Amino acid sequence: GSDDTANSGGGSGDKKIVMGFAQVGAESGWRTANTKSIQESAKEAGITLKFSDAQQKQENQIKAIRSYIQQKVDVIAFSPVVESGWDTVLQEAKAAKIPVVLTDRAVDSKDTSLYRTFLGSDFVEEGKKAGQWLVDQYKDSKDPVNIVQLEGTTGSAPANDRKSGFEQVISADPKFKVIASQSGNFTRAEGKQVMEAFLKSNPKIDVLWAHNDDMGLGAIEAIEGAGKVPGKDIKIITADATHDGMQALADGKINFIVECNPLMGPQLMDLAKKVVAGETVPQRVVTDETTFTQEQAKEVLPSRKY
Ligand code: GYE
Repeated sequence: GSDDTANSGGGSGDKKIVMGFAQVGAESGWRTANTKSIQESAKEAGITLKFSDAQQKQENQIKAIRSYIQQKVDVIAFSPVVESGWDTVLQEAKAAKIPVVLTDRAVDSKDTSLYRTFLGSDFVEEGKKAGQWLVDQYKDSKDPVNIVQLEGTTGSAPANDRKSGFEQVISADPKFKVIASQSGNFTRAEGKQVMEAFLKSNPKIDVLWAHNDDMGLGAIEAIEGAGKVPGKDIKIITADATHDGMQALADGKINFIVECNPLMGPQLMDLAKKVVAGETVPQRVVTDETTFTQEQAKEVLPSRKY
């Protein structure tokens, strides 16, 4: 291919690293910011980036990874759309001696030698933070709290883990009841659709926990369409803290956001350089994150980077 010269320079100092990156898709504001961060930081780091968008389909990601193996890239990075089903293709990369860096989402492979490191958030922790806000919010009430949940992509690490972290915290008090829970695939359109169905079949919804801002924003449209006030009639908790999510939080339509930082490009390029150089890297690199109330959103909104 046209990149062969870049990949096989003689002197060790000026050899440009080639990275193949298999992205999930362009399903959310989070993802768009993540893609931009990866593309910009590859350029800054002097790394040649081969980038593919899998449109949220695992089979497309597997194809992309196989093509990166064939092209003999120096390092493969990807954000696995779902957790399972990766062993075969990861074994192929290992056999070809191409190091793999997991970014953002985890795989459930038992053999951790199939990848060099995993850079991303602690999604269980994020779910717990969402649950904890709810527990604090309703600490003085004994009435039942009816919760609906918009789950992320079925089988994805953030959907599995945010759900389980949330449940771990709210299950301590039986007044919290998840009365409906369904995937909205991390998109605004599906978040709206599923929320419309929830509203039709459940006359009393107190709280919505949406696994990302985009689904929450779609749900806000559904709630307003049903003549209810988001943030008041139905309290809303989301994850990500993208610009649009933070705006809705500042406007009072969302009540609480658990941050999930997509700007992992610089750290990814750093790790890529190290694994290509044969240096040891930690098995797990967790990104730093916080949470936002409506007041905090108003304060930080002007300085947000995504
Ligand atoms: O929360 C969501 C995106 O994997 C953390 O994917 C990521 C999630 C993020 O579609 O908005």
